[in-house]
Amino acid sequence: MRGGVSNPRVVVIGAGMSGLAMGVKLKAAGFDDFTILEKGSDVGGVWFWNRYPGLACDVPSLLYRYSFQNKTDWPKVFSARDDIHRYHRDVADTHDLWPHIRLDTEVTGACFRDGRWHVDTAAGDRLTADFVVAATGVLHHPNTPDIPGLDDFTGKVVHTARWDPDLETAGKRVAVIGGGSTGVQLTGALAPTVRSLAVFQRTPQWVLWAPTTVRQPKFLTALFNRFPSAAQASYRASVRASALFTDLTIHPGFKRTAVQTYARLCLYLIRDRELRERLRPDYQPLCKRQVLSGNYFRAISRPNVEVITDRIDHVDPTGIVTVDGRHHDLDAIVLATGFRAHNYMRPMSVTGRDGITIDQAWDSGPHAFAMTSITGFPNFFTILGPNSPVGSIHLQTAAELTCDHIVAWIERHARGEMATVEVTTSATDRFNAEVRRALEPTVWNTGCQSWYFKEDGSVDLWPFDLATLKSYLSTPNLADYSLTRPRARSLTESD
Ligand code: NA7
Repeated sequence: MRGGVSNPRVVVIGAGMSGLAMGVKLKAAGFDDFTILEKGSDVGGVWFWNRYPGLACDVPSLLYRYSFQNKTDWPKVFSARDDIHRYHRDVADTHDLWPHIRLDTEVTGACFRDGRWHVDTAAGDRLTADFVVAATGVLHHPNTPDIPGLDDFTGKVVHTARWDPDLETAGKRVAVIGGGSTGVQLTGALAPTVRSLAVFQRTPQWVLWAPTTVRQPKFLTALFNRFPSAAQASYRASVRASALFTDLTIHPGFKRTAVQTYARLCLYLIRDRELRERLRPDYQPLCKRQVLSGNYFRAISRPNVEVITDRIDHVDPTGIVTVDGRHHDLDAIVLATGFRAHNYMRPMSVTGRDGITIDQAWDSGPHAFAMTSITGFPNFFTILGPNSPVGSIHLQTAAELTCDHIVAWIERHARGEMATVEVTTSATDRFNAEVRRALEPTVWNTGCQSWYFKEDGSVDLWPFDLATLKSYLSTPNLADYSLTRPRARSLTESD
């Protein structure tokens, strides 16, 4: 018991950006009976799993951080993987989260029975909890393409999301398959050292020039170190300014047109006219996840780099054969082919009230009321779950607001005001209909294919602004939820 109220037990699945935020928020609210289960051997989520050369965040560092953890000395304007990973470890240190984190612990299932959650791990442990929070991430499951003959290749094949540190690329003939954010970063990083780089680009992408390789100016670091509040102020200003990006992605208009014009102009950084035309996308800029780069254009103009837009036919033991019959001799193939972004917490088995499984609940595709609540799954929440604003709103803000929302339910539980909370079917149906309507004018829906699309052809993003997100999460309408009352004894029994 804490101060006359009960101390609910919480299991958080995942110690990435969202799971760490949840830990920080639980502690700040005075809850200490929680465990964060993490499959990997360190915290950080995508920043732990991904280690390919050139990996950096495509959001400026001043912005890619939590509201509660200031950082003044980012080495670069767009920081690299190691710096961001270290930042997440620092969060765990600063907020004393390590005693709550169990690394190398994969969750295999979670089942709601007798009013509580029972969470099973691969090691055979079972944890019981009042609340489960799935902070399992969006970009976690690598998408490995089904290319004929890939298994016959005698060199190494690696996916960027599971980089092999033993892979030698310097002086080798390397292929990069995929030209999204990852393929573009990798191309910029590998081009100067490989013998040859064959970049297989199935669909051209708009690439915006941005200062992705530039160091954070020394005077700025000195200023922020001297006045950490200046770094806080610039963070807050950047979050406010990012509303502009939200606006132009969800509403057509001159702001969207201005950025799209910039993207079209950036194409002219490709000097070779023939290559430029081959790489000119036939869909609107910003439709796919926008790629930013400060070194891609230079990289693809190098004599040892070739961008191949012919489709891959098959792989054989010594290389890749394209549909024009050309054989590309290779020592290594790197798959920069993205993620199965809509798997969410699968393959974990999640069973809610009355035996309903997550696969049954999501038979028409993943969905969650206000990104976090799923009908049939009481006291279960996702952070950055379905329809999250991964393409439009400052991600840490979205995660923190979701954590605050979850903590508010946990506080009600602790005060004995409810035993369980579950979103109603009608609220979910209404929300899904609003999402469908709001997605229509968004830029993601203007005629391209991307990882934003679910199998049913709908976009899995948040098509509203930050104010709407706040209103769903910070001032929830109680009529959208059904609550069960606590059993009389649960208010007095010690947990
Ligand atoms: P993306 O953005 O999903 O890009 C994947 C790339 O891989 C894209 O160019 C795909 O081409 C290509 N791809 C996928 N499958 C194949 C096959 N079978 N053959 C050839 N090419 C293929 O993933 P990223 O890892 O680059 O970025 C993910 C996010 O990480 C990014 O948006 C940032 O948020 C950070 P396609 O366009 O489908 O023709």
